Amino acid sequence: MPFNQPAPELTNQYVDDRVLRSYLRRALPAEVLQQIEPQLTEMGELAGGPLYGFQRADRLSEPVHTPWDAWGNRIDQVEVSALWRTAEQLAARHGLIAIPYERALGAWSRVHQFALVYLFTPSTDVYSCPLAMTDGAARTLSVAGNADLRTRALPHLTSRDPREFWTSGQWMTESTGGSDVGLSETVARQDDQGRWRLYGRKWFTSAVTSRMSLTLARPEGNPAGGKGLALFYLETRGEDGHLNNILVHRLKDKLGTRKVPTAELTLDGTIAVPVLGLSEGIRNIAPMLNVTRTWNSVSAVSYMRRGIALARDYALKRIAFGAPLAEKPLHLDTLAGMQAEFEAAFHLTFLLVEMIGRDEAGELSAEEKDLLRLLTPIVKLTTAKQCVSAVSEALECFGGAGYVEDTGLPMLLRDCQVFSIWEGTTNVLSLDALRAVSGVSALDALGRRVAALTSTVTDARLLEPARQAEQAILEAVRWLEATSKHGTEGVEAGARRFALTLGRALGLALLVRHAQWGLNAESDERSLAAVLRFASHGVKSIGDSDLGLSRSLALG
Ligand code: MFK
Repeated sequence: MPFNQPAPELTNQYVDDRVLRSYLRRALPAEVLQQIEPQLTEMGELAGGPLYGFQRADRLSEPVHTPWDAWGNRIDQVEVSALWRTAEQLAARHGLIAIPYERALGAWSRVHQFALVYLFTPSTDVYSCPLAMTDGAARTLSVAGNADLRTRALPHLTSRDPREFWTSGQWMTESTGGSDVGLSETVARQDDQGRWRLYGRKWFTSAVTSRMSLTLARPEGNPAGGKGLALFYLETRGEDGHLNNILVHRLKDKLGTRKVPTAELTLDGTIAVPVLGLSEGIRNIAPMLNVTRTWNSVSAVSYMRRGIALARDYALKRIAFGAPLAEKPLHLDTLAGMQAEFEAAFHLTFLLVEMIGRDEAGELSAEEKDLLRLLTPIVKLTTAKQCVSAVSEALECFGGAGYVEDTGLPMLLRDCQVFSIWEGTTNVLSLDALRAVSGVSALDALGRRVAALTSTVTDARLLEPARQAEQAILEAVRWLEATSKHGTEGVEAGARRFALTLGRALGLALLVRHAQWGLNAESDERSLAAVLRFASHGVKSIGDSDLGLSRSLALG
């Protein structure tokens, strides 16, 4: 027999996850952890065992769009992969959407939900996409005050019964609009029975596999721009099972997330119901954006974790130059750098998750609400960038095998590349962060939060990283104040570096707090090691740039 390298393997993904488990031990009341741990263990077993095996076996299957039946009828059927069908059942049974709406654990319900989502996501081929949309739609309908729609849709979106469970789409992107949603061209017009009908082309949608969707359209006669759009609810099929005047043109041929049946659609008289008035559509769909951006952050850390788990297992088995990779100083150093980035991203994401849970339980002060508004774009953009970089590194840990499709590894990188694109690109979210800090107390609240986190430090080794985090926030605030005095161009040019500085500095402060707790409560030095390494990567990237020079560098 010729020699073959051993394939990487996964064990129970909850039991094996030191970072998740130590976070839960610190953050949750003991009785809450005791209550949810059996479910987390079950999900960890599924994710590292049968679902991971299913995913590899199902690697090549992709959604299929059948526009016509044999007799010439337009049917636009979209069949998803076998793993997706299983994932839908599991998601409903495990309450992945239901948990925060049942709110059985009060403010901790979001932590419960997203700890499960974090385990579930990397083994289910981006089924988290329709789930994110479903959660976003449930949240939007919960707060919109439209009793009819709430009564009709919410019980389905939050059902634990797979036969009753609906997923939702979010149809926002148009070819004119893209990130600039206010340019959308879809119009809404009332028919002679007073029903609203939508006409237009949606360019990048979760397909018609969802039972309902939230979408934007401009009631005829409304002004241009985002304020003239209205938020509509639609069901994709009528009582007879036929599509609701929707044509599916094609599924997108994408770099990754190829299991997601992303489609181009035409709405040609689609019956829809206004959710909340006939204007201010962007403001009214914002609750959905903020929920889906949180799902994006949780997905990003879950992919980092998956890449590292596989690379770590392989490092213990793969022998090169006379020893396992795990005994090679340079390989260890590489893994340690990935792990430090992951740990900071993890704590950043779960702070966001905790705050959403407290918000929904009515526990946030006005200042904390401003902070939450700022954290949503900051955490999304920071973790997406960290994820692409860490997963790329994880592939490299396998040498050439990481570049070979049937190891299943390249798909990780292709899929995670989308985290910095959809739900708002890094630059669009950096501008959103500027919107979130203008005229409100979010930056003060962030500074105070960082100071509170670093004030827990007693171990001398954590003092310098704590100071580094505080200093980075201070300098970012000063930069914003000073640059704003000279107009908006400089602020806009520096927005990404400003946003990343806030995200990484807060990540460091959170890691510092967790490391001190780890030393005190568990005599565990591993989070301390993560702090020292993450701090050495640097957290600050603000700085003035000369726009003239940048222009000649970028375009010259
Ligand atoms: C696994 C993870 C799951 C993810 C699956 C994703 C699959 C779907 C594929 C997609 O990519 S879906 C499409 C994603 N597209 C976007 O996320 C849009 C990106 N663009 C933006 O976010 C822009 O910032 C935005 C369209 C919102 C800017 O538009 P405008 O017209 O310049 O909005 P404007 O005037 O700034 O904001 C309108 C109102 O909404 C304002 O309130 P007021 O009217 O009261 O002043 C804003 O404050 C408010 N607003 C905007 N963004 C908000 C928000 N409020 C709260 N939170 C936000 N995030």
